[in-house]
Amino acid sequence: MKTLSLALAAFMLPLASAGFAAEGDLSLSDGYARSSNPKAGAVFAMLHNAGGSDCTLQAVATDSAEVAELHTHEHGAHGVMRMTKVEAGFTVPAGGTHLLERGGDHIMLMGLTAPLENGAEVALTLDFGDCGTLQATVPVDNDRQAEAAAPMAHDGAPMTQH
Ligand SMILES: [Cu+2]
Repeated sequence: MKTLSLALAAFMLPLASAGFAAEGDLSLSDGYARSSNPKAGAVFAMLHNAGGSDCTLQAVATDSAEVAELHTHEHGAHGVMRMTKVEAGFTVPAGGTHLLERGGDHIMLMGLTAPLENGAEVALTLDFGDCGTLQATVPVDNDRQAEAAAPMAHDGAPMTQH
């Protein structure tokens, strides 16, 4: 029966959908990139850590932009949300997940080498320090709607989207 399960595993590998990647205990699911202008974009995904110790995403490299930074949104004065760089990185707890989502933590792409067109892909190298690196390719989906639970503006105040 071992032969059968190996054959099954080999059959299933090509079925891994775009926006999914795994390496060791680290994996990424439901990843996508989008942008609202030709210069900048952002990547969203669920990060998974199946290992026994916490892993922190410390840096991201990509050929699709001059700079990739770890950003989050926070509420500033008067309910206006603004983006700030997260120097400490995003920690994915042991056996847990960390969500990169619209209006929250995200990977910011600045100085796009080419506009993000629907159907294109963005290749990323996620550096988790001692936990290793994760290679991932995510599709561009500029039409994806934000989760309904994450309001993008307050009191009608306009907010910069990306
Ligand atoms: Cu940002």
